[in-house]
Amino acid sequence: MGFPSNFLWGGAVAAHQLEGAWNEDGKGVSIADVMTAGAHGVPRQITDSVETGKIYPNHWGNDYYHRFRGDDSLFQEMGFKCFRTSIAWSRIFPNGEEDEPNEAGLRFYDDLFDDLKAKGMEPVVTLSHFEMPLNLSLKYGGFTDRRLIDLFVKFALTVMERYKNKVKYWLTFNEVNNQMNLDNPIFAYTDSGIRFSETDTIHDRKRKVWQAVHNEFVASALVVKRGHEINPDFQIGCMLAIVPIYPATCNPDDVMRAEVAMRDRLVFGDVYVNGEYPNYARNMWAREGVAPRMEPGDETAIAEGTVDFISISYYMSMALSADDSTPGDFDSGIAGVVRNTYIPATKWGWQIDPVGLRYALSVLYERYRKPIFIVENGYGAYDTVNPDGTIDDDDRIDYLRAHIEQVGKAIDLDGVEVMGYTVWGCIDVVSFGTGEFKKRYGLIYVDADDEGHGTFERRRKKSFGWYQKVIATNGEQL
Ligand code: BGP
Repeated sequence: MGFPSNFLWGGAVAAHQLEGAWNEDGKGVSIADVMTAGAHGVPRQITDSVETGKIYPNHWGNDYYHRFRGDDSLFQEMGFKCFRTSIAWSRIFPNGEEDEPNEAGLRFYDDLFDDLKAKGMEPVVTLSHFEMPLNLSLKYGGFTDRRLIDLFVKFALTVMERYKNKVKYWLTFNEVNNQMNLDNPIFAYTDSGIRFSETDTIHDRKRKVWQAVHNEFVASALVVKRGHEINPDFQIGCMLAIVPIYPATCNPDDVMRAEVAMRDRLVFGDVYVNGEYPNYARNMWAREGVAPRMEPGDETAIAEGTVDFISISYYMSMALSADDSTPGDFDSGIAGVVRNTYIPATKWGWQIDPVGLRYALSVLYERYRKPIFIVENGYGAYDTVNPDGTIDDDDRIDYLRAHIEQVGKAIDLDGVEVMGYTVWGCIDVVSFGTGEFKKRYGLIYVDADDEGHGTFERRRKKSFGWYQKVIATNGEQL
């Protein structure tokens, strides 16, 4: 037993968090390019254009756009079998509405995928990872407008056709279920390009998000169906942020509250896999008056475009109480969320829970009976550089070891089909949540700071050699 021989070990990133080169070779401005840096406890701001005097960390990322060949060689040295990245929509269709794609943008990804393949890595490509051309957000309100369906499908099919002999694994929308967190507008913005207005109530937000989600389901299903016509060997999956929500106690009210909260996130998997909306979602739409507008053909499209596999990100679990007045002592800002005293938390309040990963894999596999690809898991921290320049990131190693151990158990004990595992931010990238560069996940250190100063030199951290051994022994030596 153990990890299957074709297990896809590797690393994961997203275009806007590492490429930089935000306005080179014909690239248009994306929604990620106008998000300012935040800081611990201070949210990032969403702006309408690039304003002087503000810091937009995605503009330089870690400069992968100019350094990918060297970085790919480091990934190869670690033994990666695959590398997950995304295609920046705004490199291909700068405003999202051009008739013809930008050839220079297409060529960049040709070169990147060729380089990865030459170095023995299978590209795993996210079509939409928290970005779209800014124009589509400003002009249409992102996916709340159903015209985005055709624009997205056009972009997706353009790249699928172009890279049909280079890329086999595709993911449609990254962490599409994040946007159900209505309290924080950044999620609806990054998932769907939605800009809430100041006067929007939570109910207005929910209605807009459900409309966008419906349009994304249709778009995703059309891409799955037509993608398979381009190349029947394509494996096309959805991508869900998985945060197991435990009841705060065994009080049945807590248990039910946790179940309902979980369901609000898993509705995405239910639709992607089963090809239809579950009753509980339709009941909730009717009860709350948030039913999305549908057109004839939408539901057939959703039924015909079910996914080949499920991919997930996993960082933490949460505990929820039925009592909303329970003070949230951890920075989730979500009513009823309580600190789980059985497990530790990171500086950012992310509760470290390796067993929760096995639990999640088991629940998801029983629910969906589809192979699961863990495309994000990792440990964000402020790393310390020793005087001799080395980085001993033992906490990161401990985190990864404990999680991979549980993946092994899910395979061996629970019989879950796990396709692969990619460490998030395998090379230091800009943090999505805070916009910091110093919140690092990498096994490779990049000498840069939050303002984009530094040599951008790459260094192997201690975790680099550790992960190399894990891959070389196919997960036997942790
Ligand atoms: C996921 C995103 C990534 C990523 C990661 C770590 O939500 O898919 O884009 O950055 O989380 O989050 P952060 O960078 O906020 O620490």
